Amino acid sequence: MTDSGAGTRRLFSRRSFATKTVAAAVVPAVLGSTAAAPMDKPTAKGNGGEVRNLTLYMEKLPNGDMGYGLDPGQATVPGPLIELTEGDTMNIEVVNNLDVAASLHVHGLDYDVASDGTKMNDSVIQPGERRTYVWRTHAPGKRHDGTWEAGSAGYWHYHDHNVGTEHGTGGIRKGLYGPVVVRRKGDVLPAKQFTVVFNDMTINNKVAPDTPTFKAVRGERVEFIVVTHGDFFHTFHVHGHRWVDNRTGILEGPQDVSRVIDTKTTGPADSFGFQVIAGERVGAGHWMYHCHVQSHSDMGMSGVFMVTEADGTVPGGMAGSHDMHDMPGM
Ligand SMILES: [Cu+2]
Repeated sequence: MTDSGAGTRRLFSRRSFATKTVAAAVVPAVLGSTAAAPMDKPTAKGNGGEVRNLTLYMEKLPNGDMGYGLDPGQATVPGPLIELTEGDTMNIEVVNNLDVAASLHVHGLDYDVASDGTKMNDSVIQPGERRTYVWRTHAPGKRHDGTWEAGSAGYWHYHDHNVGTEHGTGGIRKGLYGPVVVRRKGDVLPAKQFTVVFNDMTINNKVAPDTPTFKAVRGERVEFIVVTHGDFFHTFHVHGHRWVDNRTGILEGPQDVSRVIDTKTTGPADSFGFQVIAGERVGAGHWMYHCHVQSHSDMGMSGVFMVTEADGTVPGGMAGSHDMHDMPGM
């Protein structure tokens, strides 16, 4: 990654993979694991749900990247997984510890322009300052005119919208992005969550063999959250597992005719997610996940979904050969 644009002033349950959970959530960044952020206790009732308060810190990482974190010095790439249930409201106080003006912009949720996170709406944060963004969600329901309004449930994401350019091109490139999951009441909950962000030619700003290894025990219900940023289109693929191309990735019943897939094309700002049972019908193993655009995977857009037996063993030996760079003839 280069610094281009990053310095121009013109301008995150149990289920978290590696860190903590905010009932709305989080993830260990550099590892790509998702830790849920511990959030304040609900303080009131929101849009039929709870009102929570969360603080995010925007910081520069030792390697020059930038990230969001739940505490000072804890910024990760991607940022913490933030999880809500339809009806919840989240007040996110963002502290800008960067040396450039930056912001927090979310996809898919409800917010006033004051929480847009853009210069256009005067909602960016100067260095050393802080600002509270308010995210709201709602359940599906009928409008007054009888039409049906979709709920907020889905796999979404947040990112900076000001560093480098007024579109946050430099901030996103540097790692200022993270996953958001909005549940519908009654949704099946996973045991573990993994976030994969295709960002330009990287996965979570890493290339193989430094991309995240996602670990689960055979039989565990795991959730993948996939987000894309940057200038390219990619195809997310995971070996040995398949899911349903609907909101949750889970068939709603025998009459659900949603397509079953194991690869999904994704472009900038797209996001989707799904749940699988680790090793279901295929067993434990080092299951590769990668972008299936061949040149992209060859250049390092791959990683390992490591499914172990209950005793921690994995058939086939240790992983590590997924870095195609190391393979003769590549
Ligand atoms: Cu790709």
